[in-house]
Amino acid sequence: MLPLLLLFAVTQAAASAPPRIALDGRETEPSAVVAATRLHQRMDANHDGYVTPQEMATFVTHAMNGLPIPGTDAAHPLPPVPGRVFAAANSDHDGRISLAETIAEAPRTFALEDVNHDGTVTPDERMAFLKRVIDDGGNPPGLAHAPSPKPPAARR
Ligand SMILES: [Ca+2]
Ligand SMILES: [Ca+2]
Repeated sequence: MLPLLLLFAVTQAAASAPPRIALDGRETEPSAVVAATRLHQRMDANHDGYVTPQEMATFVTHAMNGLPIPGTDAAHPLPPVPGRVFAAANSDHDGRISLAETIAEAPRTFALEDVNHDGTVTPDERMAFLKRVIDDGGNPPGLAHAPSPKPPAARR
């Protein structure tokens, strides 16, 4: 994710928050939902229950050890790949991700990661998913319903 690697950083940050992943690195849908909930709470810096693009950008920056994120600015805080991930979770298109949206999105993402549909996601499957997201500019099958980030506002 980050620019393409930003997505990777977010995932790594989430992975560092137990109990997302068992000792063997496998994840189940319930643990994915728990991890997504924790990640939501960690990204929600002002604790208003919603994650904004700016909050996500700040979190990802910290996950990257404070390195600035290429392509970010105040108006467009998320580069394309995490921007698409954000848009996919923000199902009501109100510009922020509620906890309910996070909880709804987690099983969808898990299903995309679980390529062989055995109910667990291995580290290999997780990395393969990330690679698909990155290779496709943040728009893999299943995230196709996410609208493109809004273009810059028309200037007079
Ligand atoms: Ca917030
Ligand atoms: Ca929303």
